[in-house]
Amino acid sequence: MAYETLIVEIEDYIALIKLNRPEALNALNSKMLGELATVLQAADANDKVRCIVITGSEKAFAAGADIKEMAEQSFVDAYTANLFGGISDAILEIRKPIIAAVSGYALGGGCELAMACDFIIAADTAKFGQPEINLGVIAGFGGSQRLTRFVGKSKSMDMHLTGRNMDAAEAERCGLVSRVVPAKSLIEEAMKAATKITEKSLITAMAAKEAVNRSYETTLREGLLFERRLFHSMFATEDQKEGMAAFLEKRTPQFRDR
Ligand code: CO8
Repeated sequence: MAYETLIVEIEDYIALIKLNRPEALNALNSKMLGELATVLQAADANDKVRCIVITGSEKAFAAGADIKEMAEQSFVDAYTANLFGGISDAILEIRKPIIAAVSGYALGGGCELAMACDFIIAADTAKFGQPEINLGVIAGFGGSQRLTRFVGKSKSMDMHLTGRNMDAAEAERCGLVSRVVPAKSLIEEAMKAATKITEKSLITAMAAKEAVNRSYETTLREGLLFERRLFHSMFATEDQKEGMAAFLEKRTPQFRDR
């Protein structure tokens, strides 16, 4: 299927979604956010997809929500339409792993989109920021909540209150991104990581994602119990038998997602 604002390729069990509004540094307009939610839902339901990668261009992952589209909105417009509620909820429902491969600007909604993915691989050119305060608004797609959990209160406040950007080295140092790679090999490295994930049992990868995400939602004690029960349930899968047998027989496991 062709999209107006995205380029989507599915190959070797990886859905590579490229944000594609180069004329606006991939500013997230309603068309793009609608298409993104549709593509993510389709990828989650597609047996030919075991991992999703979202990326942008070399210059910009995404420079935020589309300011031209937002400029004339009233409170009533934003509230009635539940502005950005659609993508915010949609991405939470995706059960397959999602990697954000970020080069260049990831600002405002762009930073928030990257943080809503399961982990971020950054090019050494990446710049993260929540500059909404310069526009007379605040983050609206998780920035104040997710950035604070990633980097702690002090740095999150600094980012939200001064509107400054953080470069890739700082983002790695403070745990916002999982790794930094040279810009020219960003997609290659993201696809390598995605390929590693596609080689696992999908049911186990989904359970791992669910367990990690639960740590954001609950107390430590409840989270530990949730993890342990999920861990117990893994013993009902054929892939647990296969994974452990393969280790003992010194061979590569053949997972069947069962
Ligand atoms: N919205 C609309 N258009 C944009 C945006 C944007 N966020 N960012 C860049 N563009 C456009 C520019 O207007 C310009 O278009 P034109 O050529 O027609 O004038 C084109 O992209 C190229 O941009 P620049 O000429 O500005 O490029 P520079 O290299 O000089 O600067 C910057 C790059 C620093 C990234 C600069 O473009 C910039 O500051 N952009 C705005 C960044 C920003 O403030 N982002 C936050 C937006 S608000 C937001 O994200 C709210 C989040 C709420 C939830 C979001 C859910 C998805």
